[in-house]
Amino acid sequence: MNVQSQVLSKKPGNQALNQVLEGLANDSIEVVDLTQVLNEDTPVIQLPEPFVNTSSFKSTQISKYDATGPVCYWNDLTLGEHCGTHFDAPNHWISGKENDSVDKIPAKRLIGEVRVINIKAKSEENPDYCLTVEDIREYEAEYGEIPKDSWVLLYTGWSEYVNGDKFFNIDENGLSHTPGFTPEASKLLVERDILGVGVETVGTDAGIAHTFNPPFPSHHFMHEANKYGLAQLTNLDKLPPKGAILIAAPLKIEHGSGSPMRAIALV
Ligand code: 23J
Ligand code: MN
Repeated sequence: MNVQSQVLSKKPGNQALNQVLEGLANDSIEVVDLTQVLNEDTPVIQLPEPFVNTSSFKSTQISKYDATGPVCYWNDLTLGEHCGTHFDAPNHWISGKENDSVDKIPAKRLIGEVRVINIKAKSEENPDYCLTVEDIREYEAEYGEIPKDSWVLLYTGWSEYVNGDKFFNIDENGLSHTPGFTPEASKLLVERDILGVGVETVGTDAGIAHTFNPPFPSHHFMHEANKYGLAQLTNLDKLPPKGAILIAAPLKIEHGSGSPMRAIALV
């Protein structure tokens, strides 16, 4: 008997939680880490002027079992709130400026059912591809209506490119060509009352979304409706189109606009 079931056997345990623990113990529930590793090569968004860009990741050693700390190893970090696999809070965007900062989001709303919409082939063919209302309707015809309080993840395959030029896919005019959402698709997802959207790219909008109306429509409509964004996810190929559960765990930064996070799926 493992420690977890010993603890449960002493208590009149909750049956559903007991089943989850059993599933984890016997591997019928798989844990999929949707998080990219954070290091000095972690790409950060490169916005055109007049935007000022975010800091990339930097780790500075404090001590390592040496004169500055004989028994311990630890580091100081420098990084932006939107560095690496990260969470966008509603107050990140002007349309959501009165909405929640990352510390105000109830923990319960970090956990939800996952719906994965596959636009990998379309994004490979056209790196500016944006999810359409038609794509959502096609998905729903096969897997049922996207439920309230679910995470909707856009599977583009873009995480494969994380350490290469294709991640930003910048053309000769300095424009980035990466997939995202059409304004109409974002509006429909708000109507579905989801928790938020998740992507493999550097942000939840397409590379050329500054030219859209409104600019950055995914940020605009999601955050206006107090919904969340998850960026720079990986391992979406290991998730089914429906049926997984996602726990998105940002830091509780007071007044924060977002945070690096660990994103963990139960499949
Ligand atoms: C600022 C402006 C535009 C975008 C972003 C940030 C992000 O993608 C982000 O990391 O939130 S598109
Ligand atoms: Mn962000």
